[in-house]
Amino acid sequence: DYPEVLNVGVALTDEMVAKGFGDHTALIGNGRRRTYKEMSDWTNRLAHVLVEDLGVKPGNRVLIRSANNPAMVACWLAATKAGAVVVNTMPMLRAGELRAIVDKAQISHALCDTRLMDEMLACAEGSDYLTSVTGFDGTSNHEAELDRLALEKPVKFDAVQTGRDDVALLGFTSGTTGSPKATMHFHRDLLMIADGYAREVLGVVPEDVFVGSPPLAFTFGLGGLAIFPLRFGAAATLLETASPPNMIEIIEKYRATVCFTAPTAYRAMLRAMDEGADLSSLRAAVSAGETLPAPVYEEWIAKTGKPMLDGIGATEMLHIFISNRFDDHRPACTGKPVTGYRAKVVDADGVEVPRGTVGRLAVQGPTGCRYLADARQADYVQDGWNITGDSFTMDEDGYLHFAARNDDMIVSAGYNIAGPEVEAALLSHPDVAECAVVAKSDEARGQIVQAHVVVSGDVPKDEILIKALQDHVKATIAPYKYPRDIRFVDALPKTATGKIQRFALRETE
Ligand code: 3SK
Repeated sequence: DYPEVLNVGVALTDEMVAKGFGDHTALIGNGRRRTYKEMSDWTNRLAHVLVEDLGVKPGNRVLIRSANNPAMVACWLAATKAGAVVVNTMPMLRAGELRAIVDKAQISHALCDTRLMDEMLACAEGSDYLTSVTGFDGTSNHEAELDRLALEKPVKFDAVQTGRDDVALLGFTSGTTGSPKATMHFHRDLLMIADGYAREVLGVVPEDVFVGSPPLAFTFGLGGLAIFPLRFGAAATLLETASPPNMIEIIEKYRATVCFTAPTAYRAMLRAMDEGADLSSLRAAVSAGETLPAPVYEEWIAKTGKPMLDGIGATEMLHIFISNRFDDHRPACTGKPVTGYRAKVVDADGVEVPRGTVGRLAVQGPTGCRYLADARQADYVQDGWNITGDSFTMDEDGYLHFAARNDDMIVSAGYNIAGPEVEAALLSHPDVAECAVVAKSDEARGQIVQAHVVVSGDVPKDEILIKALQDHVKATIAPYKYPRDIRFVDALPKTATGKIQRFALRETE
């Protein structure tokens, strides 16, 4: 139950100070710590600038462009306090991609790290919607226009009294299929993911220190690296470039307790971990964004002795809605719904399929999908159920098991083959660093399994390796699933959030 008047910017700063967390560290980034009191003052000053100097009105859409750093969080919270609807964007987007977002969301104001200004200005040129682009100093040295104006302002601000069901955030899906959509989320949704998943599954406490790689522009990152720590008086370390060795260093340096990243990064962390790596502070490694291959889960536990919690979320649902638990986690299993969510596996007509049968994952819950002005709403939400793009099975005990993205199922000579299962088998071979499996059309079989493989180190990419990988898959899973076509690539195409774009591989045939 949330009060009718609710502003999430206030809830995560001023109210935390009022609850006694003023002196606690809230954010660590760019080499310094910020307490909750400092975040409250900083965001109030910025909110004054937004309203008094930039003319932001409640309901205006404000775009923020930055890498993960405390200044980005401050801008987000300040714009929220000013009653704006925030659109956080990835730092690597180009002008054309930004323009598509600006037009779709009718964005009036942009706040941009000065180091990323060129593409922002190119996007703004001739825009029908943008009225101002203001630079902020992402290194927190307060040397940009927004920072200079903020220094003159008072540390108290009467935040806009937004309603709990007012839209606070537009989350753009990065689109593994290449066509972005905006999902609307209310002030209450932003707290609900903390009071649901983060409280129930992670049991966040004020002593926690969060680390991770997902961009704050991706709701996985916004939750895991900002909302969850700030809701409970904990701290987050923000890394502008979160490479796996970097994350290990940060865990050691700040004794981080909770890590949020994707399976590929965990795998790379395992490779980068030397004998002396000290991850003893870590109590949770949250894996999401892609399905977690069993070999990564198993190697992580064997090497660190720490649990790895696989979960599935979606920008449409805001955050993770099905997850493993500390006292109940297992390989190749996504777990059970988070409290407040329900899940079922259905056929193409929305009828529940028997346990153990592959079907589409449908979920219901408080943060469900509301696309902004998009006819695809009717595909995603049917009879009150959110039809995700994933195929799952539910076992007799109610655990959910990922099979494939709906478009990653391969039908070969009448067999249904889940691409990710073949990927997991390939990944358990020591010469495979990364891989993606797609369907390739084939005259005889309809489709065959095609694997795109990035090898580890300097192994020769030859017929001997192809045969070895095929034999390895045949020995690991049912032999009919082996990749008949294997191609070696230097890198896999990925979205800005690190998800493999299998559609791009399918197109390269
Ligand atoms: O699994 C995902 O892709 C996801 C998306 C949005 C928020 C959270 C997560 C884990």
